[in-house]
Amino acid sequence: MKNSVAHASTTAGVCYHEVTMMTDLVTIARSLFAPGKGILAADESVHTATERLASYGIPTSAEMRRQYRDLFFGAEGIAQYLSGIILFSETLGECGNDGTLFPESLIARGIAPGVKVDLGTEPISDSPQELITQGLLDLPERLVGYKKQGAVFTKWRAVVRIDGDTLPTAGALHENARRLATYAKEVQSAGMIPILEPEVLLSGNHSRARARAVIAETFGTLFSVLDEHAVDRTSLIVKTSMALSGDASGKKDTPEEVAEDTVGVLMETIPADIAGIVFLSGGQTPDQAIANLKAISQRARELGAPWPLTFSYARAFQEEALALWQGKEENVPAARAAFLARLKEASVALG
Ligand code: 5MM
Repeated sequence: MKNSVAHASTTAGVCYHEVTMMTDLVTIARSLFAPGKGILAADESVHTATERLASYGIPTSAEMRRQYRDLFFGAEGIAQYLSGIILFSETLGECGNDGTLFPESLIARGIAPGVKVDLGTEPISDSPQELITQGLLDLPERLVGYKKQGAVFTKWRAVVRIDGDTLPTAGALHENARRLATYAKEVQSAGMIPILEPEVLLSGNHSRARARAVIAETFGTLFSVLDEHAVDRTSLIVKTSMALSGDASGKKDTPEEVAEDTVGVLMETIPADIAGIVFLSGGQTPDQAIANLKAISQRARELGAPWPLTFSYARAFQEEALALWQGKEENVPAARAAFLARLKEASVALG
């Protein structure tokens, strides 16, 4: 990659600057995979956060969203398990209950702040059951602002829906990959790390074999488009679903089955030189998400997988705590204890 960056530039000074920047990015990207640590995804958009709070009867104001973030970021001891937290843009400019800006408080504890930079999804006009991710239009300007606010990494989520052999279509996979590639290039130029998250949804009655095949097609398309756009792989992180039977299939996969198919397909499709792979929980229960992570880590070690792996869960870490919290101050200690217990289990699962 150092060479391809250098070839892209015209003067020695610029080459030196760009190569140095990429090297720094690789170091930062790798630090997110510090032993026993992973990433908390706390980047729910206003829409999703509102749904989550409302489902527990918690008021859905901006102040309650801020308190929801503080519930997790203010928990003592999280730095032992978290290398980074993905924030929603709103949270980057907010303060915790201690009066410190959230990014500042995270950095002080050695936790890297990241930010979700996509602007959500909309149906594709000629395949309305599929979704395309928005947010490229003003991305360069927004990145400058996020960096000033302390973000060192970013995330863009694309959604891949399985329906029998009909979905996903090749066109949807390709257009989402093209946008992921454009996003990754913009983010690297802005001096931050891109996390590329093409989420293969758990919803549906598909088999685990079908999920594996769709993950293969998704990453096959993605890495071919990344190459076409000459995206630097060494400082990018992939966020992926595990290979799981659909939630309406009636099949309960064992952790060993999940690990075999997940590590197998990632080794077939993801180049060795990316900075690392993180897993989303995707609607699994906390127990499933942790048991599957443990089996995946073990299988990856057995097979000598070339990239570091860790977690980047949202729901599997937050849902139990949210249910305990109920938006009430007196429930904060119990909710934080439940959250920390799950972080610790995930950390141990990495082996
Ligand atoms: C798939 O969702 C991501 C991981 O969360 P889970 O572990 O719960 O599956 C998550 O980072 C997601 O992208 C954010 O929560 C943002 O979601 P919205 O729907 O608000 O864009």
